[in-house]
Amino acid sequence: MLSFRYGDEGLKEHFDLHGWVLVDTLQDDDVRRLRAWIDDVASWPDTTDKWLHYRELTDDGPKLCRTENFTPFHRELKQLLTAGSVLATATQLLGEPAVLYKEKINYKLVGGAGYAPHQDAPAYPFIDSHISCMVAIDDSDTENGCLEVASSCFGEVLPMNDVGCIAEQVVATLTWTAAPVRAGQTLWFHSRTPHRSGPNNSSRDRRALYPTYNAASEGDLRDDYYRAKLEQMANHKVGSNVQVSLIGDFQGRPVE
Ligand SMILES: O=C(O)CCC(=O)C(=O)O
Repeated sequence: MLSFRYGDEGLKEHFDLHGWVLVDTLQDDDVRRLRAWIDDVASWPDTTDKWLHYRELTDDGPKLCRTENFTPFHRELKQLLTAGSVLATATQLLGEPAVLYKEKINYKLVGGAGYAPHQDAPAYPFIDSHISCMVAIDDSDTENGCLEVASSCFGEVLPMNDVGCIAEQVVATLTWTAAPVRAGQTLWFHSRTPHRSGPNNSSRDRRALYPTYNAASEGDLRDDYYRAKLEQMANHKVGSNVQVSLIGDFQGRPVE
């Protein structure tokens, strides 16, 4: 398991060395509020021109696996991700003012699928470098499909397979470490930090909020990102699983 880093001291130094850092972000009351906001979003109907819901087939039937582009439609979540301590930490880790690039909720409900080993950078067009974090909504551990990361390995984009994930022969050479994250903690990671996760074979949901940031000096690219994502996904299918990204990292079964 990762040897965690708590608090602010040496935060950026730790991130710069390992490509990830874990911080305590939310108190119990904040976690309760966050869960209510996530329930709001999950209850929204499917739409073609607002937020983006994605669903996967589990052994218990179809389940929501991801929502993206929800901050324009949820005031409190927008505030959480674009102001206050989360944005301040993104700014600290980037070493310059940060701006939100995209946001997603990965639900990984009971029976939900995992993610193949990948780096996020190939899925994030326009610029080379981003940072993301996983804000744990529920406790995330090895039973319900927590992240696993490869430390100190974020200098370059690694060779990829035909769906944009890390080539199998490279995956075997990396040292993978489980990264359990308690509800309210936040795991920050670079967009070239290799990561993967298993399915949720437990009886507990494993929901997590993932905002991604870039340096504001490189531009506010969020609208461009969602335009490019919708266009590319409409015209170019990657792999045979449910496609939630510009690469085929998600291993969920299609609902149809
Ligand atoms: O939520 C997970 O288990 C993994 C998420 C991930 O790697 C991604 O969305 O790129």
